[in-house]
Amino acid sequence: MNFRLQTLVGAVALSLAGYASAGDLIVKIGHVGPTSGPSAHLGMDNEDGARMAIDDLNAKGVMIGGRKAHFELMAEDDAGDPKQGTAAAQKLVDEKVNGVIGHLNSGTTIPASKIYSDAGIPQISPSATNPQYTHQGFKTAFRVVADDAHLGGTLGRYAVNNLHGKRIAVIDDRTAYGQGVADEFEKGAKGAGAAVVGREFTNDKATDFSAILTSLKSKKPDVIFFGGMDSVAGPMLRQMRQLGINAKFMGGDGICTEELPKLAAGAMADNQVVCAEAGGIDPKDVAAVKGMEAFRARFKQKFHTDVQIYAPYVYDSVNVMVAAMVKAGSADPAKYLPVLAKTTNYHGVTGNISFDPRGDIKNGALTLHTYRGGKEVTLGVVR
Ligand code: ABU
Repeated sequence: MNFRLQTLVGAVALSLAGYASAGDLIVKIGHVGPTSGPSAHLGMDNEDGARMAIDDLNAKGVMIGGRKAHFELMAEDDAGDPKQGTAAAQKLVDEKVNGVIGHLNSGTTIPASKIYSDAGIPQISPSATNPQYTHQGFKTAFRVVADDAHLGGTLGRYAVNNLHGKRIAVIDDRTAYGQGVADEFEKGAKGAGAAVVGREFTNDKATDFSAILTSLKSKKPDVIFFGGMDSVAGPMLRQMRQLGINAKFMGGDGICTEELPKLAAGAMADNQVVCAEAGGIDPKDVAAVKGMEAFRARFKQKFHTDVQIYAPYVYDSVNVMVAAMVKAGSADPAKYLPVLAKTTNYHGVTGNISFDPRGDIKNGALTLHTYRGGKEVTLGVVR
C-alpha cells in the first residue's frame, strides 16, 4: 500500500472508530461533573479525561465476552449542586448505563452514590475526597484518589513541620469537601503543635471575604488554610493582598489547579501557596513519569488546553472499569462489579491502582505543589 493510501485508510479507520457497527456490544459509560458554574473548568477537565479514554478504547477495539465493544459517553452536568447531582444520577440509571465515573465534588458524589448503589451500578469517583463516600457500606462505590483524612492531616503537619507555622487560621466553604478537609487540616496542625488562632467560613460561590479576612488579620496568622475550590481561593488571595496579609496560603486538591494563578490575578507571591493533589507518581518511577507527560501532551493536542488536575484520574477510572468488564467477559454491572472490586495493580497513567475492601485506593499518594512565576511547581510526592 502506498503512503497516501495507507494514510487515508488510517484516517477512515480512526473516524469509523467513533461509530458503532451492527453487532457491536454497546457499553454506556456515564460521567458526571460540574460543567457549568464556578467549577466548570474542572468539570470540563474531568469530562475530557473520560472522552479521551472512550475515544482511545474505541480506536483500540476492545472485546468483551467475544463481542466487539463500542463505548458511548453519557455526560451529565451537576453544576456541583447536590440536588442536580442526584437528578443526574437518576437520569443515568434510567438510561441504563453500565457504569458511572464521577461525580467530581464530594457534595454531589455522596448523595448520588445511594442512587447508584440501589441500582447496582458501579461508580468510580476520580476526585471526591470526603471519606464518607466509601464509608457507607455501598459495594458499588470506588475512588482512585486519597481521601481528606490523608490530605488534610498531611497538609496540617506540613504547615507546622515544613512551613514552620505556629499561628494558623482556617477557612472553609461549608461543603462536604471544604469543611471535611479543613477539619482534618486543623487536627493535623494542632497535633503537630500549632495554635489555631481563628476559624471562619464562607460558601462555594462567595466573592467577598473582607469581613472574615479582616477578622483573621487581627489574629496575626502565619498560615491560612482554605478548604474549598480554586474559584473561591483565587479572589480570596486577591483580597488578602489588598489587606496586606502576607501569610502562607494552603489548601487541598480543590485549589491545586493550573487555573489558580489566573483566578488570583497575579496576587500570589512565589512559594506563598502550598496545596496537594490527592494522587501522584513517585519521581523515581521514570517510566510512569514519562507516561504521565505523554498523557498531558496528548490531552493538550486533543483539547487545546492543559490538564487542570483530575483528567488523568478520570482516564484511569474509565480504563479500570473497562478492564474489569473485559476480565469478567461482560459489561453487565452485576457480573463485572465483583471483578472491579478485586482490581489489583492496574498500571494507569496516574500510577498503580488497587482497591481496598471499602473501594478506596490502596496506598494512595499525595503530590505537594507550590506556584512560582504563575506556574504550578511540584514539591514532592508523599504517601
Ligand atoms: N477533592 C476536591 C474536589 C472535589 C471534592 O471532593 O469535593
